Order: sequence, then structure tokens, then C-alpha cells
Amino acid sequence: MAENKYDASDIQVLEGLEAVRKRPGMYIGTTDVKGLHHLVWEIVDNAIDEALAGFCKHIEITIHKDNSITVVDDGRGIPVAVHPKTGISTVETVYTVLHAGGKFGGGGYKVSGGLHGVGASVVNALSSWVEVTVKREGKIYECKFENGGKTTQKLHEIGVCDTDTTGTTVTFKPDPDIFDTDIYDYDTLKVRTRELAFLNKDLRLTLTDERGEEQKQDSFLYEGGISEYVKYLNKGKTPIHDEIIHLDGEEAGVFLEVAMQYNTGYTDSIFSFVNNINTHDGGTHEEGVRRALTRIINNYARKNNILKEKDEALTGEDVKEGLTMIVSCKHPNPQFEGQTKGRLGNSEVRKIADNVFADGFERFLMENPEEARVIIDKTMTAARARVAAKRARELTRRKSDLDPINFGGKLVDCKEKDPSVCEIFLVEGDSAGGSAIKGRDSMTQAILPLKGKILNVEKARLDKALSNEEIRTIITAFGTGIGDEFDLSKLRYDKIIMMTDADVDGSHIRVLLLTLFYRFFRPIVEAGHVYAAQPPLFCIKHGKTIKYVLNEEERDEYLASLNPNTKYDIARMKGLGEMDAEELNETTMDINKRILRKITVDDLATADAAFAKLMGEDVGPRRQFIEENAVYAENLDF
Ligand code: 1YM
Repeated sequence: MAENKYDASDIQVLEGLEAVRKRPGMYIGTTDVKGLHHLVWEIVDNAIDEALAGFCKHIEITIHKDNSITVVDDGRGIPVAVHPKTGISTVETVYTVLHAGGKFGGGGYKVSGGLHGVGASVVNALSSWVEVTVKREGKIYECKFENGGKTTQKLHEIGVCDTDTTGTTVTFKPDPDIFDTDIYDYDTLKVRTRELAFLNKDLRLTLTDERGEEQKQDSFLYEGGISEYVKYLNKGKTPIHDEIIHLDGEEAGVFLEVAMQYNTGYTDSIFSFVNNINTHDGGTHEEGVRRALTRIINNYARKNNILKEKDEALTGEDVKEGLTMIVSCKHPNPQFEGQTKGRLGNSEVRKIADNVFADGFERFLMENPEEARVIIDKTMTAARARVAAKRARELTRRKSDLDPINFGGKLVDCKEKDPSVCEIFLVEGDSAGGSAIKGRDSMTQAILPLKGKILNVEKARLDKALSNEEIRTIITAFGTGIGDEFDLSKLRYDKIIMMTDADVDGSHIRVLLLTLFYRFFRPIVEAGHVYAAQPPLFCIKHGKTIKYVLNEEERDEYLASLNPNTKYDIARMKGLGEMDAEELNETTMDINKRILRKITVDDLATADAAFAKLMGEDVGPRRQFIEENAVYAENLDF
């Protein structure tokens, strides 16, 4: 039987863990589903560290039916010997002493770690129970904790195994007294699991969900690491050179790895990471790489006389057009800055990243003159377009200054000026636009009828997009500006509502609009301002009652709910254009009756890939995207 005696040092340990329970937010940010997921990543991080040290090849994460989590790795196993400082086993030390983690291991290049990097003891403090099993040197050991980290079974031997079988298994159940939810989101965990596989090449990560009737499982292993990440992000886009440029290097203990590929598109997808953590707001590693990219391209273009003496230098904007890039930095002591800690602050990294990138990229250009030429040409065209776009943008600005309310007679604005109560309907077709204008609440509802199809901005560069009148009107109507001038606080409407028919054409227009939002107005989508109106498909009349329903399913449900003797009349609704003002108001616009679907973009990287895929000629995938990204929300106005 394991020994269970408390002494003074145990009490100190418990006080440490108690502090975590008192203020979980300090350690894991939040106690919602994000915090719940955070626990998983804290344990996985320890396994990733073991992989980075070169000892672990496979990490398995399992969500069990009782909402406990198991993480298994095949690394060396957490050391079992008595720790000289604590007098208890190292395993127990790691799980009970706050801020233990790698400090107890000695040596070792610890680089992974969550936002707060506080490790296993925090997970233990916030769990109802934890079990740790270690296989090491032919023996199997186990220890158990309950009730926020109280040791119930000290580390003891429970069996034997092959000497070459090693690893750590941790199972924990988050404490329901701490967390608001115990429901993990499989897709969120999956996105991060895949990302970790991209960022740690040759490491297999397997995610299993045992909760449903049927077990779900996804397993990821990428031999090419971040090169395969670039390939994944460029799916559906057309690369302008075959080979993905991949370079890495180390300086002063800082390791930098970059993969990149240009495509025929006009927007960039640059994602950077430090110790596997996404640095949303960039930082010194990204700055160093961008600076070197601009310099090396300019040098190469000048040296080869592609960029003539009289020509202006290419800018950072020019060289990132159509660029998909992953920057991954491993740093022994990263300083994360900013409100969301999404920016690397270490100033020495700028120069290191610059050097490493410049070396590798310059070599690539030298050794691949054909690719170099294609890339330089692309950036030169971007520079020309930048100049043209500047002119076009000035045009948009001037026009709005002159005529701020009624843009070329198209936008029918609302009277109210407080954006928090205003809405704009982007309406498919002039005829539906006409009914919408008559049927609207003119205080708060603005109408912008759209003629025909919106220009596909995925396929057009900024200057061309800006020369399109429809798009210019939308930009001016929103009031936020675009590009460098974008300012969300200037948005003139709280809701932007796409009102299109429930048919394939309507769905096509919605995707084109979404693409426009995604490319030019991403923060508007992120802030939850974009909606799709849902015009009904059927109208059921019985007696004096008129009921509109959205689809066949709702129709059948409603009919089944009627008294079997009701003599009823059912009509398939006409397109938006055929509804009169009253019908349109009644079914689609009245804030008390309508149903809106909110458009969300949860995972930018995945959405970006999806957007590119959508731009093919197939309508099928486009529709599917709309369905997947439009979270059904009933009567959002209540
Ligand atoms: C499922 C979670 O924690 N794996 C894991 C953790 C450690 C080691 C191996 C390890 C590290 C070192 C030496 C070292 C940890 N050890 C410690 C400490 N998986 C999981 N696998 N030997 C084994 O860093 O030198 C902390 S984590 F502190 F004990 F060394």
C-alpha cells in the first residue's frame, strides 16, 4: 500500500495548488471551453517537449465518455527517482509543485508550452482526479491524485514491461466546480492537433473521441512539417512555382524555420509561431523575416537589372502578394507581448530571423533562377497595381466626400445615424431591392440593391476590385475604409444582412459577398456583424392563419402539427424579386419575425483554404461552405 503521510512540505504544496483553484483565470485564462481545452494542451505540451528532445514519436489524445482525457506518449517517461529538493518522486513533484515543469529535469531544451506555460501541476490543481502512469527501465509505476491535486497514492510500482517500452500516460478529469462546461469541441481540438503535427515534423498525433455512438479518430503525421502546412493552405490556389521554399537555421540558441510558396492570388496568408504557439500579432521573428524578404528581393531584382535604376524599390506589400508562408521560431525564453500575448517581443530575434532567412532565401534565388524570375515578376506586377490602386482609392474617397449619403443613387440609407441600431440589406437584384425599399423600416434599415453578380475579389487585384462600382459602393456605404485605412469603429451598421434567394444563384452571390468581406473586411466578419437573411420556401394558409416555413422539413413538421381535419393551402414561395413589399417585410425583414443566420469565421487558416477552394467553378463545395460557416441562430433579434 502506498504511504500517505503529510508533512510540512506537503502543506506548502497544497497551498500552492489551492492558489491555482482560487484564481484559475490567472493560470489558464478562462474557465469556459477554452480553459477546458487549455488543460489538454498543458499535458500535451510536456509530451511535445519530449518529442522536441528527440525521444517521442507518437502522442495520443483521447476524450472519454465521462469527459476525462488521456494523453499518452512514447517518450522516456517522467523520471521516477526521489527528487533531491522535495524528497518525493520526481513524477509527484512535477504534478504537485507549482512551476515545477522542466526546471526539475535539468538540461533539456524546453521550448513548447501554452500561453501561460505553467504545466502539469495546474492541471492537477484544477482536476477532480489525475492518474499518471510511467513506463521506464522495464517497470511500470503509477501515482494518483484527487480533489484538486491531493496525493491519494504516492508513486509505486504496479508491474513490469519490456525495457525498450517507455512513456508517460496521464488521465485527468477537469473539476466541474471550476469549469463552466465539460464539453470539449472535437473540431477545435482537431485543428490544433493537426497544427501541432505540421509544426513538429515526423511526430504522429492521434486524436480520439469516444463520446458519441461511433468513435471518431484523426491521426496526423507530416514528414515535410511546415512545408506541408504551406501545401495545405495553398490547396485550391495555383502556385506560381512548384517547389515549396523551405529554410532553417540557428543562431544564439534561437531556431528559425520558414516554408513559403507564392500563388497566383493577390492576398497573403502569413502565419507565425513561437514554440508552437501562434503569434497572431507577429513580432520580432516575423518582422526580421519580412524585412529580409523585401531586401533580398530588391537586391536580386536590381542585380539582375529586372528592377531598373530609375524604378522605385519594391515595398513589403508588393513582396507578400499571393504569398503563403509559415514562420516557426523556437526560443528558449520567449517574451510574449500585447493584450492577447500574441506578439513576440524579444528584440534580438529580429536580427537573427533576418540573418537566417536572408541566407536561405538568397541561396534559393541563386540556385533556382527560373523560380526567382517568376517571383520577381509577380512582385513587380504587384508594385504596378499598388500605384494604380492608390489612384482608384483616391477616387472612392473623393466620391464619398462629395456624396456621403446617396452613393450614385443606389444606396437607400436609413434615417437613424447611431450605427448600433442600423442595418444594411445587400439585396440580390433590382426588383427585390425595390420591394425591400418599400417594405423596410426606414428609420433603421438601409437597402443596397446589387445588380447581377459581384466581382470575385479572389481573382481580381485591389485596383480592379476598386474599379468595380458595386464594390466601391459597398466600401463607401460601410464607412470603414479598406486596407491600411480600415477602421472597424467607423462601421455605419451593426448588421450587414445578405438578402439573396434560397437557390444556387443566391448562394453563389452570398459566397462572392463573403469573399469580399473576408478579403477586405475580415474584422467585420470576426466581430459578428455579417448575417444571411433566410427567405422562406413555403407559405401555408389555413383559415386566417398564414405560416411561412424555411424548408421542406419545417413544412412537414408544421403540417403534422395541424389538426388532421384542417383544409389547408400550400404554396411554394416565389423568389425575392416576386414578393411584394409587405410579403418581404413579413417574411424576411421584420426584426420580430425574420430569421437570420450569423456568419462566423472561427479558424482563419482553415477558412482561408476553404475560401480558395470555393473559388473553383463547382457550386457544390461553395454551398457546403456556406452551410458550415453559417451558424443557425433563431430569431437573433430577441
Ligand atoms: C502525457 C504527458 O509528461 N511526458 C514526459 C514528461 C517528461 C519527460 C518525458 C522527461 C523529461 C526529462 C527527462 C528532462 C518530464 N520530465 C520532467 C522532469 N507526457 C509527459 N516525458 N526525462 C523525462 O526534461 O530532462 C518534467 S516533464 F522535470 F521530471 F524532468
